[in-house]
This record gives sequence, structure tokens and C-alpha cells, in this order.
Amino acid sequence: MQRLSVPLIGNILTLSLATVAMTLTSAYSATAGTLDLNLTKLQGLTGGNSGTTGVYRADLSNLGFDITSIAITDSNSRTEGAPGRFSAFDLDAIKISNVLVNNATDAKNLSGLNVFDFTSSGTSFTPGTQRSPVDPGDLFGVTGGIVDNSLATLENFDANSIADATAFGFLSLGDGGKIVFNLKNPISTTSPLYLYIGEAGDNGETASGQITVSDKPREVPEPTSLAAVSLLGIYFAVSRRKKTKAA
Ligand SMILES: [Ca+2]
Ligand SMILES: [Ca+2]
Ligand SMILES: [Ca+2]
Repeated sequence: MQRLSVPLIGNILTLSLATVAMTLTSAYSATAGTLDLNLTKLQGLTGGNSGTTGVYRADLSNLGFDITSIAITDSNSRTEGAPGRFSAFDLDAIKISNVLVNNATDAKNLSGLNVFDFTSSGTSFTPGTQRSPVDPGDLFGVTGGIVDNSLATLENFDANSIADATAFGFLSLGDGGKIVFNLKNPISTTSPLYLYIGEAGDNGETASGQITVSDKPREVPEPTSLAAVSLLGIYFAVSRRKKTKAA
């Protein structure tokens, strides 16, 4: 058997890496798909009067595809927080920005990209269930089964996270509930891009995030980007002790 020369082996290795990259690109571009977000908790808390909103960030940079929608789903842990209309994950705000910040107050002060339509035409809400005692009305932040953004103010980290008549500025998803944001326009991920969401009360209620990406790749992903995509399969879960009477 003839031995391969060193330069030829080098060429074969290069070709193999290129083939892997192209195969993966082809797999991702075959259909529009969803990716789970890896959410990291930022330092500090923010929000409105109660100042108890925890903020989480996901890195959406360099995915190689445009993002068309974002879904936030309650983890259905059914353990933390107030019952009834305040059941489950309480979404204070959601923002997308090209700016990387590391603490909750800075996330509150970000202007964010103008990509969300918080009316019923830009959101799709599937309410989760309420824990006993069940409130005969809607979940908090919902009116007539539709997200009421005059109550939820999903563009601002401004929640008053107390589970009483002073509650303001968030949307309670209900156990297993889900809200989908259909973006005004597909967002390119070729620039640095970050998602920020807030949990009113910061009281151990958790959610997972998914994004839907378009079927048209913007670029061939670099190996580092492919690694980042593989890391997106991690749900975040935070275990914190229950505090008193937060939403
Ligand atoms: Ca809650
Ligand atoms: Ca809000
Ligand atoms: Ca909460």
C-alpha cells in the first residue's frame, strides 16, 4: 500500500472538515426549525417598585440564520410562587439588543430593537393552568384571553411583583403556559445579538426559551458557531428558595 504524503493527508483533513460543515449547514437549512435557548442569569435585580425582577440573557449571535419568532414556555414545575392568577413564570419584559450587558439594571436601561409587536396580532398566548385556589378570571396580564400589554408592559422591566391588588407590569404564564412572539421582521444574527427576559419576583419560577429560525442560511457556520448551536439545547433551570408572597 502506498503511503499518503503529509501534504495530501493535510488536504484530506481540510476536505473532511469542509464536508462536515456543509452537511450540518444542509441539515439546518432543510427546513425552518427551532432551537432551545441557553439562558444565563444576570447579576442583580431590577423592575418597578418591588425591584425584584431577575433577568436572563441568551446569546443569539452568529447562528447563521434569521430569527422569525421567539417562544417562552413555563417549565411547569408547579412549585414556586403565588397560586391562582399569578401561577407559574411571570414575564416582566422581553428585549433583543446588539448590546451585551451583565446586570439587570443595564438590561432595564437598554432601548432594545424594534422587533416586537405586543398586540394580539404579534403574540400567540396559550395559557397554562392555575393552581388552587383558582381565580375565575384570566391569568395576570391577560384580558379576555388575550395578552393585555397595558397591564403586562412587556417592553419594560417595570414589574411590581407583589401578588395583590398592586401587582403590575408582567404576564403570568400559568403552569405549562406559553407565549410566542412573531417578530415584525426576521432578525439577522450576523451581528452580536442578545435576548433578555425578566422573571417578576425572582422567586424560583422558571421557563425555557425557543427560537424559530428561517429556512434560508445567511452564511456557512464557522465551526465555533456550530458548537454554539449544539450548546443551545440546554434549558435553564434555577432553584431558589421561595420567598414570601411574590408573584
Ligand atoms: Ca408566578
Ligand atoms: Ca413589564
Ligand atoms: Ca415570579
